[in-house]
Amino acid sequence: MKPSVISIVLGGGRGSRLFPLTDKRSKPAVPIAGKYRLVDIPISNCLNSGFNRIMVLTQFNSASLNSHIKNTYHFDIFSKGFVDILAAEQSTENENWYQGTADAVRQSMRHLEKYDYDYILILSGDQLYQMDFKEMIDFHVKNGGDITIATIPVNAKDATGFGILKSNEEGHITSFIEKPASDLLPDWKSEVSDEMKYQGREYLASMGIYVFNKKVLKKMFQEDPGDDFGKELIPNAISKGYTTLSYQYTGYWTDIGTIGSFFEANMDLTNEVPKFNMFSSSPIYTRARMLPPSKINGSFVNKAVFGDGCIIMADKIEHTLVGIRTRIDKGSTVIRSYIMGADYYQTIEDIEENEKKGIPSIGVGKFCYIENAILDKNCHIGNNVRIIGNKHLQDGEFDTYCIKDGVIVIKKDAIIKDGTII
Ligand code: ADQ
Ligand code: ADP
Repeated sequence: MKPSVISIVLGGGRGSRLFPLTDKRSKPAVPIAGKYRLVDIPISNCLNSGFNRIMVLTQFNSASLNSHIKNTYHFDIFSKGFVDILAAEQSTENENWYQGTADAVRQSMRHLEKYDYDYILILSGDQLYQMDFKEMIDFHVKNGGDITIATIPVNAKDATGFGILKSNEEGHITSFIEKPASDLLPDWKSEVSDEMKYQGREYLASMGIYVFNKKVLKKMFQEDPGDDFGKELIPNAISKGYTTLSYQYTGYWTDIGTIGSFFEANMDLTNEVPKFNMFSSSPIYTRARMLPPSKINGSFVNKAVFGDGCIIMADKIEHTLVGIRTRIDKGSTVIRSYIMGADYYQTIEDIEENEKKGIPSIGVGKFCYIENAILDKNCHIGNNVRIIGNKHLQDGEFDTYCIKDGVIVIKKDAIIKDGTII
């Protein structure tokens, strides 16, 4: 019999680590890979695993998230299924916004009362991976878990950024520590395969993907006032003796919660054989936009990925993701960058009107050089503009752009005038 599951996607707290991409939209709506949004990744994994009842929890609701979900995930296609957004709300019982991951789920439980389900699958909203959750739930049921955590071996450098755990021979987790300091690490090594050992990946990290039995989770929420799964509820559940299992995952999985990791994950998609396979038989769902094909004239293009509806006349585009409706004019070069594209095409009147005011058109103008940059949607980049990020630059925030992790992020709708050098 098919397990009865409701999935919850943790759509994000303040989203400050992905700022300025989260300045005007909620985190789940941040564009990724030229045509998708972050939230499409966990939702597609759920749908491809056969689970079609999904709640997206977000700290604030943005117009773009709403319209994306509404226009992408239709009830009539996924019979009896739903993808609902639950934004943090004040209620008579609780006047606070979500205080952490567990609090977000706790506050949402009452919205799940009307559904019949046995298991809750909790997912992060900022990770890039393809995973069959049906296999994980089957593992959980077969091994009699109260809680199952998806885990992956990581190296010492990464281990300090994750929940790290140890398990016994039966795969039962015996101890868990959230983001251990590096001097504590030697105590947290696990027995891993020779291949993992060779790669230096000797620590078992939580992927922040949890399966709970409904009754167990409800009981835990009554017993434990903690706001966070990693810091409080999970370690407490283990010490209280709940059967907590480690489900080891071996495929590609990466966190994309910071500008640096978001940028690198996107850049990897431009490699000849990316680690994340967009061309697999399990589709990544997103909004069907009915855009024309992309048109490229006279450009040298290497290791580039194009969304639909682009008009490209650039000189050279290399190691670059070019998002939907992007326009790049003659003589320009773009290297190692992610251009998110545009939400709409400008009309001739609009362009002429802007010209009079000295505002460049949406897209990249003539003779620009762009490297190590993210251009958020609808940027107006003039002619002869140079935008060059590099890892020695200091983080900073300016009017039209930010520098984070060596990447220059041009803000959504920014106007960058002719001849600007960043
Ligand atoms: P982090 O990713 O650092 O560690 P956290 O910042 O709590 O944990 O975020 C987990 C997910 O929940 C993210 O998708 C985030 O956007 C979302 N989220 C956070 N606060 C939220 C809120 N108030 N409302 C809604 N969504 C919220 C976690 C675990 C670690 C594990 C890593 C794996 O705590 O143990 O190793 O995930 O990435
Ligand atoms: P996407 O394809 O990125 O999902 P849409 O094509 O729906 O997005 O456009 C995204 C947003 O841009 C919508 O909120 C839409 O209302 C807005 N938009 C569309 N056309 C214009 C325009 N001419 N000027 C300003 N905003 C626009």
